[in-house]
Amino acid sequence: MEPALPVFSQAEVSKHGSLEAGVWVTFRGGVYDIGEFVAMHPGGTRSCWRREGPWSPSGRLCELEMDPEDQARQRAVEPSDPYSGDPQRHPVLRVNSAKPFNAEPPPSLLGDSYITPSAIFFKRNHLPVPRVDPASYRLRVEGLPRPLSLSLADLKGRFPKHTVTATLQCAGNRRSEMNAVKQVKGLNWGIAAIGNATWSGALLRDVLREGGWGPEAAAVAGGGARHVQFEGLDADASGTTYGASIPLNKALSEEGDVLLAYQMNGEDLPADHGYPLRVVVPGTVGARNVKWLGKVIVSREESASHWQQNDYKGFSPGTDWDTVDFKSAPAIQELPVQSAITQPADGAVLERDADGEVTVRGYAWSGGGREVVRVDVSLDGGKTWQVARLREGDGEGEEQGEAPPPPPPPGRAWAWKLWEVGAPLPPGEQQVEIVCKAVDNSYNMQPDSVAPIWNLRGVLSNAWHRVRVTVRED
Ligand SMILES: Nc1nc2c(c(=O)[nH]1)N[C@H]1C(S)=C(S)[C@@H](COP(=O)(O)O)O[C@H]1N2
Ligand SMILES: [Mo]
Repeated sequence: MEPALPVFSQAEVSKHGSLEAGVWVTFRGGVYDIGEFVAMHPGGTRSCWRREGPWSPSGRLCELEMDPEDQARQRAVEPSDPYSGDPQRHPVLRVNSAKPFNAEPPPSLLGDSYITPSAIFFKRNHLPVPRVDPASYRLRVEGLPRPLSLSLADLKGRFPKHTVTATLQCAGNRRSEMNAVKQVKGLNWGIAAIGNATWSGALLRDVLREGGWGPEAAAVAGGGARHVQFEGLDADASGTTYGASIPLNKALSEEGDVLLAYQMNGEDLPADHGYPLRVVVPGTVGARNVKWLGKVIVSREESASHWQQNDYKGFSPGTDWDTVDFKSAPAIQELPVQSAITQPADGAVLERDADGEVTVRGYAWSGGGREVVRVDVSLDGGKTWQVARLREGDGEGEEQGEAPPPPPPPGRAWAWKLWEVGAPLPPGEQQVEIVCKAVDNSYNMQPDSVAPIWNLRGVLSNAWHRVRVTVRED
């Protein structure tokens, strides 16, 4: 079994090495600093890795461990700071905002593994991370003939455990490209406010049925219930909690796969990702995947929260903050087709490989369970194109110690596809603009440029992704 270790050219090593904390790679769900290992093998690392393995004494590869003393020290400072209880985070993350904590991984790491390790999965918090005692925790379910109050043991014991591999993407992923066109309001996300994980928990559908949802209940509710609201346990100083809602039909659908998830990547949810329980709404914008879930309410109305009503909506490029009417646009639910290049990085200096080619890698995904069926890549700014190889299911997953995922059932393609292409280039040093665009099974395609889809909140940024690199002779 061969680990999926990227091959570093010298140029790339110095690029990766410029990260403050070493040279990071993902391997079988872990995130490792191989800085010393790379320094000892300047010719590139793949063959050495193959020969010596990831834990060789000479490689001295070690997984990052949080120093418990550091952690305690961090908690001891400023007890009045509402963020003092926030968990420790991985140093490789690029922090967009410290309080509340918002961060994304370096793109090359993201593109390394089909399943994004939880430690580097983007974190998007609007408020301090709440500390929830799992023993006294109860999920309240309202708006049903039989309101429920469920402990964690109830959720794990009374409902079948369901596992889904699903990609989660923030509405603001790639916002920085909109900012480059014209200033928007919001965190300046790069291309990595997206990740793919396995989520396990009870189906929301099963829980709603336990509460008596059914045709007769629909009548009891006056036939008017249309939405399911979610309330988080994270609150601001005034006690306002995070909240959002989704359409009831998505929650009830046998094919919707909406989860009340207590596990991420086979372990308890990490604190940043909603411990002990979060909603996972596959195919739907990150904002509706409410973390630290306290309450579920079946209702006639959408959530009244700020984030459902006055945020996470799309507008015309011609709409500005003086003219915007948030009531005029629907809340974002399913996201449009998306793709981006995770390797090489914008501005990188590259060398051709032994075949005279340059390797380009990235991710592609679409909302609503629509499957990505093709990714086109151009090395000349979009004049000529070639089709990338979709890495899903071809054994690439096995390199990560995972079984290759089976093809998704129609309409339930919740997970992204990683893709790769080796592109030949004519000799000589040159500047190259690499472009990618994805196509989903409804033949939706990404728009070619940012300006026509620019919007004041910088959401839904899904234009062709472009990186500019310099290709050098050896
Ligand atoms: N309770 C709560 N749920 C939340 C949020 C939050 O701040 N509080 N942020 C939302 C947003 S905008 C996104 S993109 C996702 C991010 O999930 P992650 O941090 O697990 O990546 O969580 C969503 N759920
Ligand atoms: Mo988000």
